[in-house]
Amino acid sequence: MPEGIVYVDGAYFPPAEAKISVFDHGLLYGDGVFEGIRFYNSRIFKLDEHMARMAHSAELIGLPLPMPIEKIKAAIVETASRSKLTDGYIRPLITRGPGDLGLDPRKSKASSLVVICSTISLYGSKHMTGLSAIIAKVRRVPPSALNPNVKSLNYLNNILAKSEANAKGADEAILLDIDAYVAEASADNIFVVKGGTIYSPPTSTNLVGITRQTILDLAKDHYPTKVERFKTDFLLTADEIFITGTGGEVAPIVDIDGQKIADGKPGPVTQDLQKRYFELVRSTGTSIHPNNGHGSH
Ligand code: PXG
Repeated sequence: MPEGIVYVDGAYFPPAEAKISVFDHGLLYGDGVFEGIRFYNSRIFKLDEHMARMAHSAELIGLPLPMPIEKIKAAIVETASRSKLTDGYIRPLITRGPGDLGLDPRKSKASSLVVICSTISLYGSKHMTGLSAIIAKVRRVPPSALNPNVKSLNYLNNILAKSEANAKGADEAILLDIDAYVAEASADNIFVVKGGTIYSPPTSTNLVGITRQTILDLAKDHYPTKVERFKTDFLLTADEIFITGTGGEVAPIVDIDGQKIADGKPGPVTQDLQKRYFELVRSTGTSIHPNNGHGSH
């Protein structure tokens, strides 16, 4: 069982004792939304941005918030504070709540808030040496089927892509959109560096990643950046590739489908942006101990 603490609808539990109903439509149908948030040095990174995205996700699927967003935010800060961790990972979820065995969401009378606070390490030392990836056969669910801004509790599409990577002994999977343009990785956005310019696909088919936006903001004063679509050939001929996500942070990809990217080592632009990112996350954010005199930002 992971370390940490779990909030469920107003009460706090050790991880092994936190429970929700088997009739919750979050379990029965993946009917709910979530966020993944990190804190560093007792400060939550981009909490307001994560809250705004969570509220937007919920709105897109007509899921009522169990309480106003400010109260959700307070529960998140309190859960992180009670975890006794200084660096960790927060996973808030809003589920549709218990209903009957039909999928009609109207049968669920009250949505639930769960906040898991624990730790996460996705790529370990491969942050430094670089990850291998595959181009997944499964395509990303198109926006006409599900708005990519819904960060829903149903991640099967992403899990299938990740399983393809596992089967081939690769660290990550890159998904193409329905028109064969590069979309994103299984839980990260993607960037390419080519001829000194940084490229990232538009978010029309992808999640609007908070780490992605942070990197675009950090990069813009130092490198030319372009948000535009590209296909697999552009990836394979890149100078550098890296992926970004709250869990994965900024991670180089040095091999795709067994083919080395450039010299097969993390490149200088990736390393520079990794450094800038880690400096930023360690020096900003919302304090998890708001009453001890440290300010919010
Ligand atoms: N794309 C998808 C599909 C995601 O699920 C990102 C991009 C990156 O977004 P942020 O805002 O984190 O930069 C995500 C992130 C994890 C984890 O463990 C993250 C996500 C989903 C599942 C696990 O970091 N979402």
